[in-house]
Amino acid sequence: MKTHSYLRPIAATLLAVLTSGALFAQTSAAAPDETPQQHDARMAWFREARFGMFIHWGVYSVPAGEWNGKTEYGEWFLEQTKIPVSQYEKYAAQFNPVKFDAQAWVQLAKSAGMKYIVITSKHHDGFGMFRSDATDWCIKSTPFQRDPLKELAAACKAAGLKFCFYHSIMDWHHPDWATRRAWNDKATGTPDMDRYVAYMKVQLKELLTGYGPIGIVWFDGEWEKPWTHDRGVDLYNYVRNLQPKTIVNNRVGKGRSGMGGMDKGQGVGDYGTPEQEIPAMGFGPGVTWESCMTMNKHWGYNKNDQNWKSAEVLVRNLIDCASKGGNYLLNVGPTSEGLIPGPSVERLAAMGRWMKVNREAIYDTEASPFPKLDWGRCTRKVSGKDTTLYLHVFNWPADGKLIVPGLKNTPRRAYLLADQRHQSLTTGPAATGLCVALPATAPDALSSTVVLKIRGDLRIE
Ligand code: FHN
Repeated sequence: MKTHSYLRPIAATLLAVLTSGALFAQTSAAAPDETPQQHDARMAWFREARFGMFIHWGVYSVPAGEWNGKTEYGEWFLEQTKIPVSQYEKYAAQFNPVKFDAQAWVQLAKSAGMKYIVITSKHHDGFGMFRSDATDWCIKSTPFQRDPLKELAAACKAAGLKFCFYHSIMDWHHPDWATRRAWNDKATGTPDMDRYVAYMKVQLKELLTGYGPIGIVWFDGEWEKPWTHDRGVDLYNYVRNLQPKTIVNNRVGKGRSGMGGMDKGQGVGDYGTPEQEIPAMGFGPGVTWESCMTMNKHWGYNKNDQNWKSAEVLVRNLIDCASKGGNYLLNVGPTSEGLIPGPSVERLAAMGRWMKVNREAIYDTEASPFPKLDWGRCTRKVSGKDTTLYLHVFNWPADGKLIVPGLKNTPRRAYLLADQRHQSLTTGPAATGLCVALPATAPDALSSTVVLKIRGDLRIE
């Protein structure tokens, strides 16, 4: 059995490190300076996009969540089973996704209304889902002699989606990651974090110079002690120097406070990353964030996990994020054959049908001016003196009267977005705000959008 080592690659690493200057110059040059306007320009596509696909894919999809009679595993398979790394490595020989079709994946995301894709280039198990010269512990050591990231990057480019990658800072496999696991029977020598960082930089250089423009570098696994704020600053600078236009999430640093995902104290990175939750309120203009979420209970593929969220919940989550000024990064966990599970495909198709009608109420919108709406959410667009409010009605009023609390403006126009003729809806002042007269039934059970066109400043009491 071919063993996965870093020996021969260490020489390659050394060479690459020498050429990248990482070894001697421990710290990277500061990230390119940018004015607030330049920062906003770099972040613009991301803030307008609002909706992306997260892909957790790796050798952990081979056991598909099962081991030793238990069925709850996912991408944390190695850590949770604590099987010897040498045994875990054997799954690589079984990873052969012959049904993988990058264009089909990208088309699925695009049809759902997603504008970018974030795929795991390396998760915590250290396995590279790309052909790396820095280690054999990557796709090269599988029967699948292609590069899925290369193919996805090309398919994204062709379809006009942003290609982005996830990269784990923590590495349960690498001998130099300082919190070495007792079941890592392959690791020898004394862990050396500087050497680990040099190795990580080599792989990041491969990804940031060999796969075209990268929209986001989505770091994760920063919470263990060996990783520090200073290392985070250095890595941020390193990445931004390789691709000045790329966006880096806040998990490059140590500021993130739990699943809430926003920085407390010293943070690094361009935006906050709530996980499996959507913040109760937004964080105000200028604070950029993205909530990532599973469709069932696992990130990586688990063949027994049928706890799928409904299309209604997923659509309303997307609206909820946009109404608070944030993005929604929705996950799929493909099989080891290279297929996205049927229930995920169905739900993405349903989201796509909704987005086909309602996308203008999501893309390039801003957070709601209303603190709370009992019947749903609101997004808005401001252009010059005009404001467009998109009222996302989850609970259709039985009496056909939709009250917009506190709104004192008289809209120039009001109509249903699903009504292609944009037939006017009657509006009028109500005791507690504005009343919009709605037809008896909602055009879309998932969520129906009422559009209010308002001239001049918003007046909300
Ligand atoms: O441990 C990971 C987990 O496997 C998954 O990748 C999520 C996705 O954001 N992040 C970590 C848990 O916070």
